[in-house]
Amino acid sequence: MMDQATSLLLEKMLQGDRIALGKAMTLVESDRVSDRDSAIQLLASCERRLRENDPSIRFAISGAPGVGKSTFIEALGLKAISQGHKVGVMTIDPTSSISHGSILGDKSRMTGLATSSSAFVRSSPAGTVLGGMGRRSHEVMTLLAAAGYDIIFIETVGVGQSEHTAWQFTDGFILVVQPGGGDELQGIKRGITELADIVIVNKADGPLTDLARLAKTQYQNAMHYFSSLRTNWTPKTLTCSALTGHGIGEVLATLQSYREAFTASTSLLEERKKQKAFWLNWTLGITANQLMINHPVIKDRMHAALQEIQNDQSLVFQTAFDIENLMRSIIYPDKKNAS
Ligand SMILES: Nc1nc2c(ncn2[C@@H]2O[C@H](COP(=O)(O)OP(=O)(O)OP(=O)(O)O)[C@@H](O)[C@H]2O)c(=O)[nH]1
Ligand SMILES: [Mg+2]
Repeated sequence: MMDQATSLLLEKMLQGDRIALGKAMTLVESDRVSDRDSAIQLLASCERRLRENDPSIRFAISGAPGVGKSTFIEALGLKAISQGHKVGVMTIDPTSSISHGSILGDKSRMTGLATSSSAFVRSSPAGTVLGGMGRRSHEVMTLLAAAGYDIIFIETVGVGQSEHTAWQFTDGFILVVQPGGGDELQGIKRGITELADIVIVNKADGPLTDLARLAKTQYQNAMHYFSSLRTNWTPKTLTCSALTGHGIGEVLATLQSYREAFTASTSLLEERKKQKAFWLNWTLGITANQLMINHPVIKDRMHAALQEIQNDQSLVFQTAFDIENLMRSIIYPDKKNAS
């Protein structure tokens, strides 16, 4: 049974109360044991609702630092709102260590959305980013969807595995690039363009206009070599200027046709099942790791092992093997040689 405070919070959140939605997010992001019960009840209720009716489509917005992801989300989001949509945005807090401060003032680039009653912008707190995704991004997305936000954007940190993780969590993957400097095909080199359902060449304005057109052609050519990862959709490349708004209408129309193709080819329910399965593996992997690494016996042994490495006394393969066995003996205290 849900306690009274939580059920009141849920009720308000579902009625569109933004303060309640913010509180609900803080609750599901909290690691405090006393908060987890209420958080899980809240999420369970949202999950049940979404199984009946999920209004949301969820896009990952990826791209190198400074290409204009936040500005693009602002322009696109405001356009979507003008057509009657409710837009949810998730970003990573600028002080997050993983971005090395490369994400500058996301919210200040989204002032229109931040002050719109049809948008909700949420920054994942620093230190909760793992593998480029917020630890509780899936939870926050679930709240946004249940609260009726029908277009959800996640701005990812362009590092390593994060794009692949983001891809698994979302319905569509938008890669933002900028023209010029020979960096056009950066995403291709990094193996990220394969993931893109839509490539946006941003900053197609002023002196960059021609270069943007060139970059678009290069991306279109390069993408011929990739087979689409999603059924019923051929990846599209578009140019736009997030700053002037030029081309943003066309981008939104493309998102809408993507949504149609996506829901026609696969049932949303099936997609959500895949995403849940992926998430379960991901989240439990993190939990298992934390539980083990923070176990006092392992912690002490690790501390000693690191010291041994420093003192050049270590036989590191032997050490790893010993610690693995120690972990096994913690999990299976009664068994010898459990594997
Ligand atoms: N000329 C031009 N500048 C742009 C455009 N979009 C963004 N910018 C500028 O590019 C810079 C970076 O924009 P952001 O939106 O913060 O880029 P971002 O990709 O979110 O950056 P990080 O989050 O730090 O990775 C800012 O100075 C923007 O004003 C555009 O369409 N044209
Ligand atoms: Mg940004």
